Amino acid sequence: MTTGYLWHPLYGWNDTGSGSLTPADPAVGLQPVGHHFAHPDNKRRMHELVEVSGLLDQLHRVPARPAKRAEILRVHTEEHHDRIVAESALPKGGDAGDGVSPFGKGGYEIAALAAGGALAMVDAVVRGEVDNGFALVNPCGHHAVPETGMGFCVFNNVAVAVRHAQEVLGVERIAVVDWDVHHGNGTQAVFWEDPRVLTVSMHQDRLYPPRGGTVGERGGGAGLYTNLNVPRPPGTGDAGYVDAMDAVIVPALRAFQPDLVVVACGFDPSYFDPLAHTMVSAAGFATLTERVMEAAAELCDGRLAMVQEGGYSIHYVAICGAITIATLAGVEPIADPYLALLADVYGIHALEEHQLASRKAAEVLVADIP
Ligand code: 6DK
Ligand code: ZN
Repeated sequence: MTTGYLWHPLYGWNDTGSGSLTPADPAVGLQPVGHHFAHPDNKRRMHELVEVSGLLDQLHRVPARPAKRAEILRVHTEEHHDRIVAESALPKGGDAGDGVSPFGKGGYEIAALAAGGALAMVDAVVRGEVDNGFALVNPCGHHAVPETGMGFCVFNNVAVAVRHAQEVLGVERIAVVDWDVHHGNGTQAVFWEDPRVLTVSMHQDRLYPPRGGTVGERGGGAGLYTNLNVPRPPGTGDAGYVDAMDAVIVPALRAFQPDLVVVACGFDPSYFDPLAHTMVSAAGFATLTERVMEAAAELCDGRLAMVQEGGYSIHYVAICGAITIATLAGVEPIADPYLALLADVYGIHALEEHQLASRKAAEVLVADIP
């Protein structure tokens, strides 16, 4: 099996400033912390672990390229695109749109390279240059809606890649599985009325954006029933995530019969994440990866592109990522150095009644997928 892998050093140069979310402001007691939550170090460390562990030698490097203006405009408004271009030229850069998503000078070029990275990986998978692949892009994308960026996302990388697959490569049915711990509201919005794209988001219930991401949001117009949200209660661990994958997401994929599966892959459901409250272990991410691979093998010759979204634990993102990518490549992953520590954590392994109830609320909706 040939597994593609994509990383560009410029992803690690995305300057998110010295405030934790908003810019530091001594007047309101906000000290500079040096590292914004979305500082690229976690992803750079993940790339380094992929290299140092020897995994990189077993992957096929897919080069990143910037998405062109016209490729970004398949998803975003001219106003949004051109505002990012303008702010990116300012000496101190700008913000994607909500005040918590800063970028430095040249941030446009890096964001375009992230969208182009996702696009390049999808392109390589669809053209058969690789069997599957992982694009370790930065900044993230799944919160960006056509009109604006938000939640650390400038452009919706996965959406730009999916539109490329539809319009240039002629792929007819595409499923996006988003397991970042936050709701994939941007991807949901882009494909809301598109019956050829199934968007599924599994996330911590009402974490971010603070409202939305409920099971009641099911797409509209011609795209009715091709959006599926699977909110998980805080504290859901491996058992509850894998249960939702088996009972809802894989059956949804079978119902939709995609020609390509794209995973919006965040490692912020992890046990150690500072921005979320779920308890997924590296082994949990590996199992989720196996399940999606099995579904892709059954439904679309294994065509699977994974695209990096969030993940904020300096301790664990790199490990979860390296283990996920090794699983995707079918090679022996590194051992999780935290495995012994996490082995007896009840919340990781227990499937509890309230987790089952919320899964069942999503499960019944699969029957409607056209
Ligand atoms: N909270 C992501 O991991 C980004 O999904 C997560 C973004 C979290 C933003 C936290 C935040 C607010 C803001 C306003 C009001 C309430 C809460 F996109 C990914 F990186 F993948 O701003
Ligand atoms: Zn997230």
